[in-house]
Amino acid sequence: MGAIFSSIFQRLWGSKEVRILILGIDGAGKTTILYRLQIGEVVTTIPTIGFNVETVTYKNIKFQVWDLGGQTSIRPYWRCYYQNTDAVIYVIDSTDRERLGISKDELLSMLQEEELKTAKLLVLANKQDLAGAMSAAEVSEHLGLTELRGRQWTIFKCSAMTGEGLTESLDWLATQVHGGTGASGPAPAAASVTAPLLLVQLLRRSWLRQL
Ligand SMILES: Nc1nc2c(ncn2[C@@H]2O[C@H](COP(=O)(O)OP(=O)(O)OP(=O)(O)O)[C@@H](O)[C@H]2O)c(=O)[nH]1
Ligand SMILES: [Mg+2]
Repeated sequence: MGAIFSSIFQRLWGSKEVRILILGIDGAGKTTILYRLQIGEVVTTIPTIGFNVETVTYKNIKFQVWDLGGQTSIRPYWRCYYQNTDAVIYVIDSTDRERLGISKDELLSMLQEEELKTAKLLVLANKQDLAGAMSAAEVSEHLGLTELRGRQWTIFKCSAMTGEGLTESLDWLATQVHGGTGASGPAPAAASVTAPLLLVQLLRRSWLRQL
């Protein structure tokens, strides 16, 4: 019963927990992005062995963000985290032209996984503060994003150093969570009128069932 109520309240008042994975090959900037999103600061990172997980609250949505290590030997373990994922943030080092092919292969094999069939895809062309960074259009073309079928996706250029592009990214995720309607923030006032009514109906129904 408690689970039913909490799910109803989540729908009515928009408070929702969303599972996000941050993936990408080593050095792309995943951990730097995670902490920039969470504490708004640039932290000193070391290569991630395993994962970091943090909650980022934005527009009344709780994003549970999993940042997985991207080294070659760790990538096979990404799949252990796919279940119930709402969205994948796939991070690219936009200055790393040499390894863009590897990034593409990892992305495409990840997208083929059954457990990620409905997950939204947000690609971040990171490190835009550095000279020679590829544009988002260039990264998109190299990754073949326009050829993706049956997938909600977008790409933003960003910099974990300056913070550029990160708010827009969270906005896109928030919109996707609300069913792509663009609605975000607290639910309309009408919802708070219907909530107690629904509660009374449910209580009455469970009480009648006990008779
Ligand atoms: N200039 C610049 N450097 C960045 C940016 N984002 C990350 N870095 C740097 O890139 C390096 C790698 O960043 P991490 O966040 O540790 O990379 P990661 O993707 O988590 O790497 P793994 O944990 O090994 O998978 C660090 O030295 C960061 O400071 C950025 O936007 N601009
Ligand atoms: Mg890391």
